[in-house]
Amino acid sequence: MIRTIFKILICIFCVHLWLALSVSAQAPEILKVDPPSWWTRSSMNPVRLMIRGRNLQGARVQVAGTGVRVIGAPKINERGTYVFVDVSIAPNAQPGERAITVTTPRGSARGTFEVLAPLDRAGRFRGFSPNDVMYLIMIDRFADGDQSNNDPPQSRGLYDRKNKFYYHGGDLQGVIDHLPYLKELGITAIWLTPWYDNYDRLNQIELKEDKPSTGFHGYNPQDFYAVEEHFGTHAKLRELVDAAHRSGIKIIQDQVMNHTGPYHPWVEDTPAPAWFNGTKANHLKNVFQTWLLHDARPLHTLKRETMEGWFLDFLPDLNQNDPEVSRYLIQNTLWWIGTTGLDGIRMDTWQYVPNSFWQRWTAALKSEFPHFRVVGEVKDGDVVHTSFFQGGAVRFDRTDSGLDSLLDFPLFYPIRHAFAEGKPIEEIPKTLSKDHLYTDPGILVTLLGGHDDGRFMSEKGATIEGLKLANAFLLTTRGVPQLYYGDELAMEGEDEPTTRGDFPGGFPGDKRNAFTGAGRTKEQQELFEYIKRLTTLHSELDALRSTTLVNLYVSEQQYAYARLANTGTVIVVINNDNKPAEIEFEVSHIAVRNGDVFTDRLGVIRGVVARDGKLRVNLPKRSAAIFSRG
Ligand SMILES: [Ca+2]
Ligand SMILES: [Ca+2]
Ligand SMILES: [Ca+2]
Repeated sequence: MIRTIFKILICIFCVHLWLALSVSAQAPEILKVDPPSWWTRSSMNPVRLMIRGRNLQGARVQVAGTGVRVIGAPKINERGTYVFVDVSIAPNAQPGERAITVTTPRGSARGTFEVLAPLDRAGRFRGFSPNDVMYLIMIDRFADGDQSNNDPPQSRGLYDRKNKFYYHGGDLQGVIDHLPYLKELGITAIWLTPWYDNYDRLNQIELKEDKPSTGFHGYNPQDFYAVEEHFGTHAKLRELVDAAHRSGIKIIQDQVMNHTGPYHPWVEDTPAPAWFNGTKANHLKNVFQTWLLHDARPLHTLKRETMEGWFLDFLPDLNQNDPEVSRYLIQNTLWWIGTTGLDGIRMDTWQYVPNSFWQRWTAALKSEFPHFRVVGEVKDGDVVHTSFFQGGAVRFDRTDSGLDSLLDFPLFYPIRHAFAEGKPIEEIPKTLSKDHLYTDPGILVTLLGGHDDGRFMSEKGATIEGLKLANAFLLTTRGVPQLYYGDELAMEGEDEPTTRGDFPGGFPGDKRNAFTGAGRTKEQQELFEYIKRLTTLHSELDALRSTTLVNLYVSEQQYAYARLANTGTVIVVINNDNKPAEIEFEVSHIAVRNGDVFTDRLGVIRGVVARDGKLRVNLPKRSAAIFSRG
């Protein structure tokens, strides 16, 4: 009898345990809230929260405390893994955390959302302009300022300085530590490669030299709202932005809106049915028929593989035509700016995202941060193509993207051909002659090197002399000059991984420290000083930052041009030939009077005097002169 009762009791206990377990298996859970915070008095109000979790079917959402209110009914995906809900933030809401409660008939779960005070606008959100000299840093490869984050618990085993596809330890602290170096070089804006949290594991999909790789480059996000743990934290990022601003240096964020990394949680569990263009198992592959994008004739369907195809066949292509995706990405952009105070954006893979989305995106951006500026990556050498993407005009698609600036790839290639390979310099003014196709050529970001191309010094025929000429041109032509880290040391690297080499002296155990004069070779020191001289002239001579460029003389290997400003004219003369050259050109039409004396601010040649409305200049082989009056 006792045994029977005991058995019954055990059975009752088991049933209770089973019920408890099954109820808890169905109870809601909150795993993540995007965005985790927002500031008061924002132009984006209400803010749409995306809550990721489990068992969220039928959920009601409440926010505790004052100043934050849920608006309307939440939208929930079929699997109950995502809730979209709008919250409005009162202008006088007190900063601080608020508890979010999600309740279903099967239980409730809590998450948090933080109300922030808006950052003071003074000295923040400033955009960039031709007054700036930009410097591109690949965070992982510049300087390791914090060795404690080199092999973080979240993502063990991805650090190996001997493997060019693994993390090398560079981080945000390393950039903070070397702000004085950048200031000495004359840099006023840093473009940092993406700092989004990238996947925490080896990439088995993208094999490099037949082996797994890592997301050290930052272009494969797994979380758009977190900083990569190898690089630092959001607090460290804020510290960097503030420290840079104190040094008179702006921060440009590298953003990606076209795709996610291959291991983003959305790939296996999409927040909405059309979140991506296609699925992991069934999607188009990008065929890069980019010329179709500026062609008014082709059917929309012809463009689909280029607009919606997955990059390299494995980077999940976000569907910005979906209203939730669009809203998520727009808020994400505003959040990084609004919570850190940064100044500009370099947008990756611009052309593969619909202009209709960009129009909404730039409108939201400018309405919150009116002085902010964006440079888009359209990697193409054809001005007809790149200029199509600049904002300020409505083209056949009846859409003004609102994009301020583009990386000037059409000028990049002739710069390499002329100054590295020694091919005719006249290709440069020939490219500049197409400037009228842009709505604003003066704001284009000009470059002679970047992280997606082999380095200048690894081009066939490259010399330090040629690199100096390329820099002299870059810092005196129209646009916003952008340098690539290590090019000031004539670093080499012929392909994608080697072009992203470690800056000497940035890493523990480095034999020499090229951040200091003593750690540079004689040649490197000369090059460094030469570029420093150019950035100094760029800041001193208003004309070099103006929008006016007048061609004075063009031959196969010589090029002279003037930059004009009210405060004085600057005349630049470049001889790209391997022998000396004497050239003479008219200057009367740029208000130069006979007897005006011009001095070469680079000190290569003696002063010249205008006679008969002309200037006559003798240039040594492969040299440049920058003349100003006096
Ligand atoms: Ca580190
Ligand atoms: Ca990570
Ligand atoms: Ca796309």
